[in-house]
Order: sequence, then C-alpha cells, then structure tokens
Amino acid sequence: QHDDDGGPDPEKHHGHGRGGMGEEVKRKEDKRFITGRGNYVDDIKKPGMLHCEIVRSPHAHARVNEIDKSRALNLDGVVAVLTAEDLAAHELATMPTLMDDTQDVLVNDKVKFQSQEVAAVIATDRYVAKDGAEKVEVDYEVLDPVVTAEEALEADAPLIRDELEDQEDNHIFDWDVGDKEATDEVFEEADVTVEEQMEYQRLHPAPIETCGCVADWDPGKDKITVHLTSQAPHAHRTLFSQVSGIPEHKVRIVSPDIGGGFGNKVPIYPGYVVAAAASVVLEQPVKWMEERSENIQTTGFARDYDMTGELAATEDGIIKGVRTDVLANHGAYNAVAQPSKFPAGFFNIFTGSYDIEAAYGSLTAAFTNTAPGGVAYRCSFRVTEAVYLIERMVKVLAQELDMDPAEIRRRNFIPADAFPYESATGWNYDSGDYEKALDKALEMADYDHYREEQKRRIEEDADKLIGIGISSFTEVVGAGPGKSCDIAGIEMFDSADIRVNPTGNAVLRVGVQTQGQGHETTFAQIVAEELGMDVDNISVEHGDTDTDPYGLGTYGSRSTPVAGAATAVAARKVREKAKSIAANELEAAEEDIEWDRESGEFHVAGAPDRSITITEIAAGAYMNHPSSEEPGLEAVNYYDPPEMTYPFGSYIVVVEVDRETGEVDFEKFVAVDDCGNRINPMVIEGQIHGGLAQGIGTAMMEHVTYDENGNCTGGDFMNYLLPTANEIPNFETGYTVTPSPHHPIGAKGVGESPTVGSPPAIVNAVVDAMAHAGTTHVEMPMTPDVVWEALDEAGLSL
Ligand code: MCN
Ligand code: CUN
Repeated sequence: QHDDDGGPDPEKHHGHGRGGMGEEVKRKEDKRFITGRGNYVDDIKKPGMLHCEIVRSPHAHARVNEIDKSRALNLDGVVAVLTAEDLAAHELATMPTLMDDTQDVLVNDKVKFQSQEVAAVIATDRYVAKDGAEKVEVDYEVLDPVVTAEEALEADAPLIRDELEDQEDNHIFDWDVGDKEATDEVFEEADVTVEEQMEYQRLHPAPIETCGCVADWDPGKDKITVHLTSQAPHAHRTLFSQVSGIPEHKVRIVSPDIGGGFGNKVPIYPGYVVAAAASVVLEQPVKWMEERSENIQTTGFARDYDMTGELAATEDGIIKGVRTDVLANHGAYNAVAQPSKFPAGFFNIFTGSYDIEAAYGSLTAAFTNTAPGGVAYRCSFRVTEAVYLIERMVKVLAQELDMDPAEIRRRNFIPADAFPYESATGWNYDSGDYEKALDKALEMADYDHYREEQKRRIEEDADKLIGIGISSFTEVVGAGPGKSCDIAGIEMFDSADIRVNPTGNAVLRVGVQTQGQGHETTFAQIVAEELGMDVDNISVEHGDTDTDPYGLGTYGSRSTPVAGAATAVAARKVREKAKSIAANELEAAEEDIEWDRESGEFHVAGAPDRSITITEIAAGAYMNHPSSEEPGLEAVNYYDPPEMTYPFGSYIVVVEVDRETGEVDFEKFVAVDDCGNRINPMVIEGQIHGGLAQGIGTAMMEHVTYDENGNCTGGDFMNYLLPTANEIPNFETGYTVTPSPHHPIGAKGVGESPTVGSPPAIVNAVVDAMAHAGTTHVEMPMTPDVVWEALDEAGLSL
C-alpha cells in the first residue's frame, strides 16, 4: 500500500507553498460558518414537514400500565401519537445497540431510566407537538431504582432487565486482561507497592448542536432520505436498513454540517427510529430535534468508571507491575459505542507510556437505572480512563518514594529505540520518543522555577499553595485493523475516492465525516501534497451515503490514521496513472517519468525542463488519453490499517490552590503533543485548545449526577457545568514529530489527545499542592468545595 518516494519529509514543516502537508491553510469551511451559512439538521425544512416530540418518563424505574393518547389526539395539529404497540406492528419496537444489546425504541413494558422514551407525538409544528406530548397520559407503577453499579450488584438489588430471559441480576459481564499470576508474583516480591481508589465520573459530550434528524420517505421511489446528526453515516445506513427492513440502497443518510459530535453522534437513538417510522407511515417528512436536557439526560454519556489502581516498584522507582480493578456503570442498556470485540474499549492500554513487566486488569460492568452509553466524549474508547489511572498512579508512587514525578517517568518510559514495542497487555506501539516530549514540556513550563516557588510557599506558610502536575500519556487511535476492530460486524476500514476533472481541479470523497475538525481543509491538503495540486483546487465531500465511498466514520481520532491514509494511497494511484499520461504528452517512456514532490511536477528523468503539471495531465486524461489507459483520472482506495497509531505527549500544569476558598487557578498550562507528521499545524492547535478546555471541564466542573431516586440532577446546563472562556487559561503548546512508520504520510491522530491526556495532569497538580501534608488523591470534578474538603482533611485549610 505504500509508495515509492517515502512520503513527505518530517523535517519539512513549511510545505511547498501549494497548501500541502505542514502548511497553516486557513479552514475552507469557516467561510460559511462565520457568515451564518452553515447547514445543520435543524436548518433543513421540507414542504409538509411534521414534527416529532418525545414523551419521556419522569421516573427512573417504573412499569407502564396504560397510555392514554386521546387528549393529545384531540389537540388541533396533532397528527399521530405513537407507542411501542404501534411500532411493534411494523416490527420496530426494539433496536439493537452497538454492543449487541436490545433497546426499546419506545418503552414496551418497563421504564429503565429517567427520561426514557415512552411515546411520540407527531404534529404540524413543534409547539403543538410539545403541547401534545404534555397531554399524553401515562399510568406508571413506580419501582425501586438502582443508581450506582455498586448497588446494582448487591444480592437483593431490584432486577432492571427482567425482559431478558437469562438475566437474573444486574451484572453484564466480567472481563480481564494480562497475566494475573505473573503480576501477583511481581507484587509479592516488590520493594514498594501503592494503591489508590479513584472515580472517573459520568460525563457528557454536550455538543452545541443536540441530536436530531429529518426523515423523508418517498413513496414514489420507495426510498427514505434521512438527514441525520451522524458521525458515521455509512454504518448508520447499514444498521438503519437492518432495523427497518428497507433495503440498503433505498436508504440515504446525509450528515450535513454537524455542530460538534465528540462521540455523542456515534450511537443510534430511538428518536431517529421513531421519526423514520412516522415518515414511512404518514408519507410526510418528519423532523425530530432534541432539547438540551434531552440530550444530556438520555444520549451517550462517557466514563462512569470506579477504578482501583496498584503499582509495584523497586526502591529506586522502577515500576515492575500494574494492577487494576474496575466497576463500570453502563446504564440501562449495554450501548457503548466501540469496536465490538473490546468490552472495556481500549482500557487495556493502562500500562501507558511505561515499560512494565507485568500487568493485570479486571472489570465488572453493571446495568443501572441510568441512561445507557459509556464511551463518548473524546475518549479513544476508554483510553481516557486508562491514561487517568496510570498517570495518577505514577504520581502516587512518586510521592510514596519521595521522588520527582518527572524523574520517575523518565526512569520508566519505553525507550525511544524500543519501538515497535509490544506492551504487557498486547498492544503494538508504532513509534514514540517520550523523553523528548517530556524534556520539551519541562523546559517550556519553567519546571525548576515552580518547584522552588512551591517550596518557598510551604516554608512561608502562604495562603496560596503551588502544585505542579505532569501527564506523559500515550494514546491509541485509528481503529481498525478490520480483523480486530469492527462495529456490529462491519470491519473498521475507511475509504477515499479522488476524481480529477478535465480542467485540473479535483473532488475528494471520503467515508469519514467532520463535526468541526476541519476535514474539508486538511484532507484537501493531503491531496495537494500527493498530487502537486493547489489546495484551493480540491474540494472534499463527505456525509452522503448516495455518493461517498463506504467508510466507518469519524470517532476514535481515526480519520487521519485511516481515511487520511486512504486519501494518500488514492492520490498516489492517481499519480501513477498521471505518469502514463505525462509520458504520452511528453513523448517519453513511462519509466522515465519522475514526479518531484517539491515542484509538484512530472518530468523526464535527466531533463527537468521537459516537465508537465497535474493540470496539463488532467486535460490529457480527457482530451488525449494514451491508448494503454482508460480515459479519465480517478482512483479509489479502501484502507485497512495494518496497526493503530500511538500519538503521545507531555502536559504540565501549574496551579495555585487557595487554602481559604479551595479555588484553583491555573498559573501555567503547557501541552507538548506528538501526532507524527502534521498536516495542518493550525488545525492541530485548535484541536488541542478545544480538547484541553474539555479536559479542564472534566477535571474541574463536569458531572452527570443522579439522586437516590434516579433523578438526573446534572441534566441541564444549570447543573452540568461547562467551562467558559473565564475558566480557560492561556495554553502554551509545543510539539515533537515522531512519524508513524506504517502510515503512508507518517501521520497519527490527534483529536482526542488533549482530553485524554490533560485530566490527570490537572489532578496531579492539585494533589501536588497538598502532597507535603500527605494528600494522595482528590476526586474529580475538583470544585472549590471538594478541594477545600481535601485541604481541610490534610490540615491545610484556612
Ligand atoms: N490533523 C492534522 N495532522 C495530524 C493529525 C490530525 O492536521 N497529524 C488534523 C486532521 O486533519 C483533522 C484534525 O486534525 O482535521 C483531527 O484529526 P484526527 O485526530 O484524525 O481526528 P478525527 O478527524 O477523526 O476527529 C475525531 C476526534 C474525536 S474522536 C472527537 S470525539 C472530537 C475531535 O476529534 N470531536 C470533535 N475533535 C473535535 N473537534 C471539533 N471541532 N468537534 C468535534 O465534535
Ligand atoms: Cu469517544 S468520542 Mo470521539 O471517538 O467521537
């Protein structure tokens, strides 16, 4: 799959002036976004369009005895009220989740979480639909709810999934990884062991645009078009077809502009199914669009892992073993969106950036009366939790040994010359130079100065303490390969289709789907780099299953590693054919044609002035094509990655903790990232800034909370706190470049790195401020009251 000339040179970050690799090309899509011309699902209006509003349960656990539609149906403008019974008539009462569970589209018998979908009202406008929903009368018999995974696994806990034949308790699965015996042995023989209990709280991706769709059944063509807030249009079409029975070629999914996804738009939600069913039955377009609280309370959440971490080490800080045990709350259905062979996502990369001899992890997942989901939010399929665990534990160990947390990392890093590296839990790291990234971060952070300052504040018994936190994380992104990673059985490859027009410009179609990441620019840059075209002459299309090649979509930072690779390979195929056309035009032998990456031109070997541009070649392909070739200039590639890519970085956070109020101020926030060869440094920096902001949200504010009755008490923006510009410090970003050896352009993903890598750095910093008083952990979100409690417990509060 790889090319002749080895791809772009990692040392050249300036590009060749045509907007190729490494150039800070301004985002093409921003023109429409900043002039109000974006086209989101809710902007789509069709003649005769109806609106769908969902009736949701106020209870977390309740039997539905009866639903009375009559008052709603009497309302002027209400066209239909749908319940599970109506859907059952079309075999749409249930739908499969991405983890092989079965979820009610509308509650069949029993409500299993608050705000679950009970009925749907279809009306001529949204207000009437909403009024109608309030008039649907549901007779509930309230049952005892189970809110936490711990309660759920108690012997006398109420059974949530009583509709499942073999289900006798709320236990979903047990999973483990690594060598238990070898790990236990290492722990027995170790000089030092440490243990810490930590919770990764339930979070929500909370994209600005909530989820929704416009379903439009065309009875003339027997075809349904669904404009959908989808991160994975092709996979959604396949599943849609399987659920509805409508043949796949009669289903068109279109993802228009997406207002942020962050993983929230990977699963399929009941609202989509209801709107589609209503459109088929009523033969009119139907729109369904969530409100904010519906989005937070019912759609794919993230984390909710209760973790125990243990490290075994020598006296001089060499980590010999890592052990972890996790209790996972998956909500009412097992509906996590991740490769299906990974029940705990990629959590088993918990050895992190360190060369650790023995590792063992175990996990138990439970059903609870809370919303289903479990991985969304810039997570790389639970790498977030793994990184948090190991980076917190390294800090705990450093404190135990009274070692500098930078030094202990240095002693344990997988050395730069050990790549490709196989970890104790079976991961194949492609490349890395962890020490280099850490050194750079330490220098940027003025580390020694802040250590001095920290000491001084303690000695002076100052009101504000200094804490310095480090995280040297390793990510794993770019799923497949298809043989180990699939979604509902579909292998996780991706695709690109490049068509060069007679006038020398090109259209690239890809199977991934941007939600704000800037693919319309960055993917054009890959083509510009590989074909010597100007980036302005390439447009990128995606998100329409009628015209784009099949791909698995954008999540797990897989677009660059997989579809980016497909794009480079497809471009190189075009380049090969271009050589034959060049030979014809230049009246030379094809073997004598060379392509020059710097100039982007094709020329005859040894005669650089006999050259031709891709524009001239494009004309030749349509107007004077060689008899040995088909006319036209086009290529397709379906790319199954040989391995994932392993981006990494070192983040250093300096905080000032107020002993009187528990408030935390960020003094310095340094992020050094390595995502291999960089396509667009400006886009990367934007990704890092956004992700760090979300990391701060995670560490300091965000939490989907429930009370003991299963009421979601963190289900709106009054209670689910997102960071704003006020809470975000100035970020100082840096980078190193360690190309991926197996990726055609040496690039790794980057979208999730900052959210994955930053929370432990922030918590480590806050803990570090109190470490001299014996504090080893502070739970997230570290709101002032939580921090003040920790200060108080350590005897540091004022
Ligand atoms: N990039 C680059 N050079 C590299 C790697 C990446 O220039 N070596 C660029 C890419 O071309 C792309 C962007 O950085 O424009 C992110 O690329 P990548 O890391 O491949 O991630 P994806 O494009 O697959 O995006 C997914 C990732 C995930 S999983 C979540 S969640 C997330 C994130 O991206 N959701 C986002 N960033 C987001 N950013 C915005 N604005 N909105 C979201 O919903
Ligand atoms: Cu897990 S959030 Mo992103 O992979 O879409």
